Amino acid sequence: MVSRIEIAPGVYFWREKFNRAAQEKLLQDVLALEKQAPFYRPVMPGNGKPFSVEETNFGALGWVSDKSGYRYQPRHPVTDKPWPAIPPTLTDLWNETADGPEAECCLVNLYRAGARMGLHQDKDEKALGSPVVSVSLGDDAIFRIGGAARRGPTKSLKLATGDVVMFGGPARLAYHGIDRILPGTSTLVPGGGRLNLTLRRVT
Ligand code: MD3
Ligand code: FE
Repeated sequence: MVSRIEIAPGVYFWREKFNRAAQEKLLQDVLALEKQAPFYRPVMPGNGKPFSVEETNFGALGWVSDKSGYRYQPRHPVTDKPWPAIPPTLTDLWNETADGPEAECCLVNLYRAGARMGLHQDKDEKALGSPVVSVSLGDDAIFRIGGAARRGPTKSLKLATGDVVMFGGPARLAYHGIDRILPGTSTLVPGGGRLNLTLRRVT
């Protein structure tokens, strides 16, 4: 709590909350769980256009996207197996940073070179009173955040490996996205790129 800074109303930032050793440990946790719940490439509702990011989930509920829409579901869309549990490092992070009920979902986004995420709101959760807590691992990313309306001013922030950001209260419905990643800025992720882990309460 002591070292966090509020960079906008409801946006709390911890620079390198995880040091290199902790990043490596968390990465190993993610890569081990990825064997049970492999990354897959979601497609856009309606037009079926593939995402440039690959995704998987940990926890009771996983966020998925396919031609029929966005939703949370208890099983992996390709393997049909339940998502693995959220690793303790991340439940500890949630319990330390977010007040309220336990996290139900850890969405894992994998950005290889060239991947991005367009400006969007996260509003598929019923628990909009709970914050979202995000951990970045690997290459730097240019993150963009605006307000609760699609139009209007936005701010850019570089997210680096080990950084943690929490979005709650007035920021929970802010539009946000990843403009690009900066390839080669970290040696953490095998094969290069960036992992983002977002913890959420869904129900
Ligand atoms: C602000 N992920 O998975 S993390 C997402 O880096 C997502 O992969 C990005 O946006 C990434 O939905 C950004 C930061 C983030 C996550 C959730 C938010 C910012 C947010 C929810 C509300 C407001
Ligand atoms: Fe988002």
